[in-house]
Amino acid sequence: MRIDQVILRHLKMPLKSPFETSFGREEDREFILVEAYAGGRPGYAEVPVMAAPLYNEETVGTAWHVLRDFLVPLVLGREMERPEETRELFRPIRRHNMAKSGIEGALWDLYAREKGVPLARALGGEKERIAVGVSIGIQENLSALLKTVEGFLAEGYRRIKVKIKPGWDVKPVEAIRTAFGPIPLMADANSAYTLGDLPMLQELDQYDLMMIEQPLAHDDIVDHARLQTHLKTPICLDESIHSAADARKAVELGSCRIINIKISRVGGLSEAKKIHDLCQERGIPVWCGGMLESGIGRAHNIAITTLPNFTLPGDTSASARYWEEDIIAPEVTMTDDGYIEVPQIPGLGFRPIPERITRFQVREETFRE
Ligand code: OSB
Ligand code: MG
Repeated sequence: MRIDQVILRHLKMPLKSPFETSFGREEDREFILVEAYAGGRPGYAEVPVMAAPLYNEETVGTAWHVLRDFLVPLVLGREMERPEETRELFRPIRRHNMAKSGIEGALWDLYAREKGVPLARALGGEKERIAVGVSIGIQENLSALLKTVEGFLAEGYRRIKVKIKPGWDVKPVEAIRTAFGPIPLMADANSAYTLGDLPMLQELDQYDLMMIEQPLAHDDIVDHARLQTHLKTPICLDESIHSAADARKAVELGSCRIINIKISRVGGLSEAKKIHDLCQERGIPVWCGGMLESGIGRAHNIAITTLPNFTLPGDTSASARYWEEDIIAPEVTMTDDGYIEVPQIPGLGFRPIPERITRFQVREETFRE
C-alpha cells in the first residue's frame, strides 16, 4: 500500500456524564481522528489524547504538532507492505506514543481492508466475542456510586472498576462489597498514592479485589515492586508501561501481576501485540484498557482484545455508556450477558458516519504527497 493522503481531524464530543479520576474531570472528550488513504481506500484510527497532559504527557496540541510535522511526512508517498513497518520508521522519534498509534492504527485498518479480513483476524485474534467491564469515575457520594454500579450490573457488565483517590478509597470499595457481594471488582488509583499510604492499601486487601491498578507514580516500577511484596491483591500497571521492554522489566522486578494494555499508550497495535505475547509467555494475564474512545478507537480495542491472553474483562464498554450518538454505525453494543460480538467484515468492522464526524469537528487538515 502506498499512502497518498492523510487527513487529521480534531473532534470534541460531549460525554453523556462527566468522568472524574484522581487527576481530573472530563465533560467533553477531545481527541484526533486519523484517516490514511492508499489509492482511494481508507483506514481509520483514533489518537485518544486528553486536552490537558494529566494522564500522560501528550495533549491534542502536542499530538497534532508531532503528526503534522514529523509522523505524517514519514508515511506520505511511502510504499509499505505491512503496518509494522511504521515501528522502524518512527523509532528515531522519542515517545509521543499516542500520536504514533494513530498513524499505525489507520494503516492496520487499511491493511485489513486491503486483505479483505477483519482487523481482529489481521492481528491474529480468534475470539468471536469479548468480555466487557466498565470503569466508573469518582462520584458525588456513596449512594450515587451504588446506584451507578447497580445500573451497570443490571445491564450485564462483567466487571466493575471504580476510580479511587485519597479520601475516596476504602469507603467506596467497602460500600460496593456490602451492597453487591462477591462481584468481580477492582480499583484504579491513577497514581494517586505513595509507599507512605501502605496502611490504607493493605486495608483494601480484605475486600478481595481482582487487582489494584496503578496505585503509585505514573513513571514508577521500583516502588510498585516493593508494594507488591506487602499486598495480597495483585497490582496491575497502566501508566508505567509504554513498551514491551517496560513490560519485561516490570514483570522481572515483580512490579505487577497483571498488565493493562492500551494501544495508544504503547505507541500502536504492533507494540500492544508484543506486550501481549511477552505476557503470555510469562504467565501474566492482560486486559485492554480504555481512554473514553469514540467508536473508531473502540473498534481497535475490540480487535486487539480477541488475542488469547486478554483473559480478563477490559474497559471497552458499549458506545451508549459514553455517547448519546457515536460516530460509527452500527454503534458498539453489549449482549445482556456482558459480551461484545466481534465484527466479521473487513477492516475495523464499523462504518464512520461523516455527518456526525463533521458535527463534532473543530479542525481539519489534509496532507497529500
Ligand atoms: O486509567 O484507565 C484509566 C479514562 C481516561 C484516562 C485513563 C483511564 C480511563 C478509564 C476509562 O479508566 C476507561 C474507559 O472506559 O474508556
Ligand atoms: Mg488506569
